[in-house]
Amino acid sequence: MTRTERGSGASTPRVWAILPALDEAEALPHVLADRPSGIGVLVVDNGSADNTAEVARGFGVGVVVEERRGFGWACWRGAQAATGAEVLVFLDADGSLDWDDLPAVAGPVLAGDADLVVGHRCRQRREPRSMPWHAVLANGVLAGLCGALAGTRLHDIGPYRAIRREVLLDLGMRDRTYGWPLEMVLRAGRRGLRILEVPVAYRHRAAGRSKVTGRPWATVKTAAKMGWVLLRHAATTRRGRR
Ligand SMILES: Nc1nc2c(ncn2[C@@H]2O[C@H](COP(=O)(O)OP(=O)(O)OP(=O)(O)O)[C@@H](O)[C@H]2O)c(=O)[nH]1
Ligand SMILES: [Mg+2]
Repeated sequence: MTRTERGSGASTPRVWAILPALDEAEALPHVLADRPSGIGVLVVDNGSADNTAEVARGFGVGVVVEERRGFGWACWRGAQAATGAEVLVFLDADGSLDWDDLPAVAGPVLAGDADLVVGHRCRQRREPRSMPWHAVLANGVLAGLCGALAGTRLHDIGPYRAIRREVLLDLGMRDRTYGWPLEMVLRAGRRGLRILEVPVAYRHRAAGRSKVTGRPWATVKTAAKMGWVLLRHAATTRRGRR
């Protein structure tokens, strides 16, 4: 992808991929080995108990550590740290998403055709059994409700997404946990931003252990948190708060 030229002659990538990572030392080599050239990559280690940060540094990518535990904390920290970025792309650090889809996700934002692009892990492009049935169900219901509240049609909460950095920093994001992806869509909808869903591939994590859908209790807690974000948004909208 193209680069932004700086006054000094040095250049910084226009697109930065932000990878929130919790105990992903085993999966990260699979993710980082085939990262595309021309983009910045920033791994946000969220206080991992394994050597996630060292593994990432070994690949020469950017690494920041966020000690406050929470998916949203990691994403927020990554957004703040990627200072030279024009467009931020968020994706999981477990190898379940495909770098080949990066142009489809980042392209419309770079071209000014969309403000927020959300990758839809559609059935046709999902590896069999990569999402257990309870995840498909919860994800579909939450995404549908989220889309309705945001004034768009959404089929997936979408861990693979792109947004302009300045737009994201200005959204007023508050959630610092698993409510983060939904809140981003809801706030974008409230602002009247153009939200676009594009199909992306999805497969089993490359290695390591699941933190969410592979653990029933974590799935319930995550879905509850997401539901709460939707309720709060609906309530504040009814009260006319922006
Ligand atoms: N920073 C941060 N990242 C997290 C946290 N929990 C999960 N992640 C990351 O978020 C992404 C999604 O978590 P996964 O464990 O893959 O959850 P999942 O996709 O539902 O489950 P799998 O089926 O195992 O892929 C991965 O990159 C994790 O490292 C967290 O509390 N903090
Ligand atoms: Mg995963």
